Amino acid sequence: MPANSPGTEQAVFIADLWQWAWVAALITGAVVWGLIFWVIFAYHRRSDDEIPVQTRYNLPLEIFYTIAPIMMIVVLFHATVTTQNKVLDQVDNPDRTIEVVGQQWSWTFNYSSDRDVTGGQVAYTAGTASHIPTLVLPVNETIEFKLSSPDVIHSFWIPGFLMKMDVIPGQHGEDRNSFQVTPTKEGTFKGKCAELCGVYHSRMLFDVQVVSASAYESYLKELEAKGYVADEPLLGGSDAYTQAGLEEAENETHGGTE
Ligand SMILES: [Cu+2]
Repeated sequence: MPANSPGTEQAVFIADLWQWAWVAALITGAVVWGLIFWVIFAYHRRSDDEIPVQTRYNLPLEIFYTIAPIMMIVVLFHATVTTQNKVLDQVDNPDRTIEVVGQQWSWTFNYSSDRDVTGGQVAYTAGTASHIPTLVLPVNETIEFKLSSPDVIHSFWIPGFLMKMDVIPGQHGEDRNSFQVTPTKEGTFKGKCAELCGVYHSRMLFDVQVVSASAYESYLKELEAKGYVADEPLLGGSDAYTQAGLEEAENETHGGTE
């Protein structure tokens, strides 16, 4: 796999859609440019000043240039919907579930499905506007992200996975936006918020590290050893889901002005 190939099984479908859409656009462009240059050269003004044949109300031609763009849109639409269905497809039993919280102005990652690794509690990482958190993922496993926000709409985006999804406040439990990825290569990726969510939107960065399953589990144990574990996932904010720890981070973020 080339170094710049997409980082997950699902991203391959998006990369294909993107590349074939460019191919379609370039073929269309070549035909249109070809026709333009053809008429420029074939029908440029001659010394005899004779005007070429004027074609008007040519029904077959008009039908053609109505149908052709519609056919192109139908093909692109079909390809888009097919790709979307593949990318958003979810298996019933993902290997891991991570509850992602987008809060003003950082991210919290709860490793909710791995309580058995961390003594029955949920290991978490909570970033702040001045501390970029890291999301650690095991390679070749299907991971489900459940997205929630205690404040405004954010968007969870890992550009290297060619995938982002809105993080919408007011969604709880199974109603939350969610998607699954299967990372196919180890390495470091960048993550960011893709929804202009407020004044420190640009600070909502995070790092993603895809590692082996054993390195993933020892990372969780490290979090546990440092005390980054809670009885329930930290879903944050000033609503009923507020948990100790996350609130401290938020106060620090807001500089005590709230
Ligand atoms: Cu945001």
